[in-house]
Amino acid sequence: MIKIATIAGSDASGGAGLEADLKTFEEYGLYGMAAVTVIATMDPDNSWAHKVFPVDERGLRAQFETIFKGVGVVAVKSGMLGTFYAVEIAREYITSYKIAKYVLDPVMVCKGAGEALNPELNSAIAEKLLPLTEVVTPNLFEAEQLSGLAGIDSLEKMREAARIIHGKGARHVFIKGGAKLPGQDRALDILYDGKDFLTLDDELIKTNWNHGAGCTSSAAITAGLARGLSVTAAAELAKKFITTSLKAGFALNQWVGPGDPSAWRSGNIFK
Ligand code: PXL
Repeated sequence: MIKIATIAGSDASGGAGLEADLKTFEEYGLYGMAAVTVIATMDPDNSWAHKVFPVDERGLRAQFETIFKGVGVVAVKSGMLGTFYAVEIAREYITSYKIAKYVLDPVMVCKGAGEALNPELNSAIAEKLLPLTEVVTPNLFEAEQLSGLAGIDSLEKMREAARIIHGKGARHVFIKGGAKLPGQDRALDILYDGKDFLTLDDELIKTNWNHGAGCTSSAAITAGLARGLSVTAAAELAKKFITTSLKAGFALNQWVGPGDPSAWRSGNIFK
């Protein structure tokens, strides 16, 4: 069994965070593990407002020992890190255990959790983790923060941001334009390897039930790498996987709904 891990927050509602990652790993036939960085909760009595409860440093380090030393992994993804010590511990273990297949999803904020935005933490993530990264998977907002470019609203600006982010050390930059790129009737993402740009183009799924889409797509890229795919093949398959998952999005309540990572079993991602 191929072993893979996510370093991420738990989304108690199950659609994003490590729950989305583990569901995705399962669909790729992998053995998934998780180091929980923070616990994210949503308040049904207060418009689904998010709260974040960090796991303490000892508890976090003990999980890394279990996963990296006790079991071993071929690929690792990180999502919401939440604290400076989580960034530092992630850097330490990815470096000492020489994890080449490391995917950084630079989660900076989740919908409804403006208070989670922390510029200093984002700078620490960029400085300490980007140089270890095989693929970084920002959405447009995160690409603006990582590159310092404001108003990324076209493929050309996405490419410019990708060049800057590549210059900060990530070996591949995958920017998710998805449904957010203005004036497009397709969902467009780009992949940059420092030399060439690939545009990934798929059906635009117009849905409100897209919670966890970013987590799922970066988990799918990591899972593809764990399976031995090239970065390009992993990104292309992840794109099909997320499109299929979003087509099957569903409501959890009046506020939120996730995609369905298992949807390919009836929809078939390989088509
Ligand atoms: O979708 C971003 C995200 C990532 N990780 C956790 C989250 C969320 C959004 O809710 O809760 C743990």
